[in-house]
Amino acid sequence: MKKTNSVVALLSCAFLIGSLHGQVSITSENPTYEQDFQSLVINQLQTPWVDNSTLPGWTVTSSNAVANGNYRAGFAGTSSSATLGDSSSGDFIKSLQINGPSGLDGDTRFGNRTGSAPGNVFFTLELINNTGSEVSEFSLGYEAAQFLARGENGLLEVSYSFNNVDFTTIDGSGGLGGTSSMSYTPLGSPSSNLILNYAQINESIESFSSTISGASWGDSTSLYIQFAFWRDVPGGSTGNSPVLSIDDVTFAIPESNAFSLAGGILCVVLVGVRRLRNRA
Ligand SMILES: [Ca+2]
Ligand SMILES: [Ca+2]
Repeated sequence: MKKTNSVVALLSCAFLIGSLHGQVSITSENPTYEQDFQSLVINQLQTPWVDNSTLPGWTVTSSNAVANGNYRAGFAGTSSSATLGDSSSGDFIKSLQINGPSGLDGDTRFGNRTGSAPGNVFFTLELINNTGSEVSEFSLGYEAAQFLARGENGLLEVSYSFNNVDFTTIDGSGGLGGTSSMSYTPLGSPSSNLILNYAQINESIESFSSTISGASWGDSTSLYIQFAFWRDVPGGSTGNSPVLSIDDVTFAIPESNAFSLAGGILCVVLVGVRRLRNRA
């Protein structure tokens, strides 16, 4: 009986501490997640993109279900880049840097080009709740930037879901049309492709943060954070949308919401005590 209890306790602790491979585990010891996209390759040739591997926890989908096999670097600023405007299949995912007065700024951003090939584009991050308890509150932040403007407006919208289907727009009545305070609306729309110059890109950069409360993120279940790049927004025309990007994505749950570190340590101690008793 004692041995059974010990095994159960040990398994519970292992489960609390453990994480699932390739996915992002949120634990009481590590209740935060940050992604600066610096691991993405900056190369204007095609670099393979693998869902949940190139960036663990991240998948890329499109409304036209176009294959997402590659991504390609694009730069904007004092010089132009042909690939920046390429929305063809396999190249619609972008790793982006700003080309400033002294060259590339070294700050990689994760973006895409919506358009007739992919349609709308969705970046989705999957987080696993390994805190040992239900989470009712979390905060989210990110930074948006625009690299290419076009005759249509486009929209970047942020939402969350517990089943990867029914997404709720964060912090606002939202919906397609951009009334949420977490939505990014690009700069004005010139009549033709325009790779933004250095000053325009810097002007386009905007930071967002929000705290979501009243959620019910069950223990050992997934939370999906989705960045939706809409191409056909109400009032806008159908066509290629601006090249938009995200960077410095941050996620955190308040400490009061997480299974406490003290609880985790107590768990380990209990297993140790039970082991000693079983030996005796
Ligand atoms: Ca940055
Ligand atoms: Ca970055």
